[in-house]
Amino acid sequence: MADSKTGLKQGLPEAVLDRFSIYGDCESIVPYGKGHINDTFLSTWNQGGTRLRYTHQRINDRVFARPGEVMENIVRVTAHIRAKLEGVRDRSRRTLTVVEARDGKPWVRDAEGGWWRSYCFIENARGGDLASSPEEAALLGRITGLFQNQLADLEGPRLHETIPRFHDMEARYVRFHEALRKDACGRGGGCGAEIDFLLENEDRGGILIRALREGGIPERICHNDTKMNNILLDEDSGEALCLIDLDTVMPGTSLFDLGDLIRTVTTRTEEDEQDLSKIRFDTVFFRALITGYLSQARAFLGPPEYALICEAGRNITQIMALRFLTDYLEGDPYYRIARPLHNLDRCRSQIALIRSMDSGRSEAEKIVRELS
Ligand code: ADP
Ligand code: GN1
Ligand code: MG
Repeated sequence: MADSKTGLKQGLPEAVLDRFSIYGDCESIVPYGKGHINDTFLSTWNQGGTRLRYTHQRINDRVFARPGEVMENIVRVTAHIRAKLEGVRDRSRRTLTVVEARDGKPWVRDAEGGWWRSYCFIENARGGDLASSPEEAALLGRITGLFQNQLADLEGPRLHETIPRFHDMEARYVRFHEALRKDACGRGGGCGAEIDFLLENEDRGGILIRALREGGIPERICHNDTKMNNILLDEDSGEALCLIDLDTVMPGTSLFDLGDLIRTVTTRTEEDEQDLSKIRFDTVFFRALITGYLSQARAFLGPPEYALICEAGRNITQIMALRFLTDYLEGDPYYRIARPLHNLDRCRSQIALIRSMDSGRSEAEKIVRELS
């Protein structure tokens, strides 16, 4: 199942599985999930007659140069959240649980130097690419605000920057210009309109990173990848349980997370929708999302952050358009693709969403003013 161009191994080596502290008989292992980055597997075990499941991931070490630091962050963050959930019902479904290796480390290295980790599988939960209702949008906002709030008092050294300059639009533009200049795959000619849009928006795109760098908005611990399918909801009640995919939890601005939520929760279309006419920024979902988010984030958010809420949605959508197009121009080395123009389609859908956000902007600003 693994993508040959990323150099990832096929399957999960048994020797790796044996070294995690998991007891019982392994009954099956299947590829799992729709993530663009890691290879994820789901295993089912019979432990004395009880069925238990785990996820196992080979950390993509082309994306994360220091997987050990990724795991150090994740162990600290999940332990901190777990401690805060003392006495809360269903605690083990409200944050990821790292399964240690038999040597006590939170990872196992395979024969080729690859890094593997395991988590308890969170049962009876669903992700999803689209919010099904404004109520669900509010729950997604609320759980993200809660996550940021839970980590606001994490003590100890600053978390590792697992991908340096991850949401730094200026650094992303440097790479984009380089990709344009090289045009290594001869693809630039076929996407002139998208290139023009991104060039016209280059200066505006720096607004969040400049504000963060210059101290206009505070640095906070955030998730940095809050697209909807990185949030699990209870299958029965619909309650939002937790944020998963914690590889990018590191210092940033709260607005990176809120921006990515706005990008993925306020539209009824998937990230790679090809019918651009269907892509619409929905202000009803936007209002619900912001209401849910502020129910938790009000406790720590300051006026400069409120002032940038609408821009944050546009900004994170822009950085995704830019990253998808850069990847397309470079020959798709980063994101997993299922068809040749997949990254270009993703870029186009993000640009269509920005245009729709711009049309709804005054309404969105009004909503934020009302809720602030
Ligand atoms: P990627 O970085 O590739 O996006 P994720 O960590 O998001 O990888 O995992 C991919 C998918 O696997 C998630 O979207 C989720 O559906 C599922 N998943 C991963 N870990 C768990 C878990 N512990 N419990 C339930 N589902 C999980
Ligand atoms: C990647 O890992 P995944 O699929 O949840 C990417 C995000 C993008 C997202 C777009 C580490 O997220 O930044 O927003 O794809 N993660 C990384 O779908 O690059
Ligand atoms: Mg993911």
